Amino acid sequence: MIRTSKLLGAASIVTLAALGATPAFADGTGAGTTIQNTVTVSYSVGGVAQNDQQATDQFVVDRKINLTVAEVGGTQTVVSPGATQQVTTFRVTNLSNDTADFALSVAQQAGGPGAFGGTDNFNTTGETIYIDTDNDGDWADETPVSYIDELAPDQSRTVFVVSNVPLNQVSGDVASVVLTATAHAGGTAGSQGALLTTSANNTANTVDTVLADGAGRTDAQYDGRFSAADDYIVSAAALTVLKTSSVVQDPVSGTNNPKAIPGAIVQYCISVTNAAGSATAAGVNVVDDVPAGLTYTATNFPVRTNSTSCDVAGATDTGSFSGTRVSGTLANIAGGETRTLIFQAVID
Ligand SMILES: [Ca+2]
Ligand SMILES: [Ca+2]
Ligand SMILES: [Ca+2]
Ligand SMILES: [Ca+2]
Repeated sequence: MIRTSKLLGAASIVTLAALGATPAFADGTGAGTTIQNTVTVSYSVGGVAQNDQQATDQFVVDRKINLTVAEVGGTQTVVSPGATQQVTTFRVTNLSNDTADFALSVAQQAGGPGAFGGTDNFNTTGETIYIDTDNDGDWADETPVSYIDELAPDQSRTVFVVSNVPLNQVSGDVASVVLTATAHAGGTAGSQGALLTTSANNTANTVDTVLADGAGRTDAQYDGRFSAADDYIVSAAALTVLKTSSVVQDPVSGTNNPKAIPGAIVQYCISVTNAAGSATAAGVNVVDDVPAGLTYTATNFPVRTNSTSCDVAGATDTGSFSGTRVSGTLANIAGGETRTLIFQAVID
């Protein structure tokens, strides 16, 4: 019996080595697989062969949990101040030897380096998580989730984090968001299984668990979690407005060194400039109430827009005048560009 036990031990070691060398799957032999091994001992007594002695060893393969979360796209998501439902994209992969559920959570980074440069200096709001169940790259056809259900070994899912940008952010502001996936038992389809932890002991015919994951953005090695960061970076317009006036003619001197006397025509120029490097400003609408003591006049030209300076010669488009109000919509103003609205009024 003692010899038989030694043989059993040796046979088991050989079997395990063979398993390690040629795993059945990329992620190893599936958890719960039964490994059975029978040893046969033959012998003789007095030159006569006796009945063989046999013994069998059996255990089940344990659950090795490993996962990754990776940012998709390799760059920041460029957003405008006040933009809603802005998307960052991740990929969650199950590298375990078992089907598992993966709880999903998103956290706002509090300062520190962004994932793609810059420094985190604000938080987005209303973070919502979606899985791309139909793999079309679109989150809008999905419903919010809190976990990936029944992700098989070697399978992965695209996960979207959708959130809103506060209106008061300026160009270069960065918000880093961290997506963490936490391994849970698969349990049953349609519900999240129990949180997995490393088993204290190895029980031969029980599927024990070993957390074998690495350390990601904010998680540790062997904690059953993995995390990755993605950044929102703000590209804002930075408009400044300048309003100037000049007397262009008076009833006495004409255009020769005119003075601001009753009957004189005053030309106003409202100049809108977008700072260099800023996002293009669209739908720029200028509204200006003609001050008391002046009366709008279209004698020389109506309200003019879209000169790049206060020279009316370059102002090809027309604004409008109604009541006492001058208004006009300017063309899109790219970073570093200026557009103006010009009108004239007579001193009462
Ligand atoms: Ca932040
Ligand atoms: Ca989709
Ligand atoms: Ca499940
Ligand atoms: Ca980890």
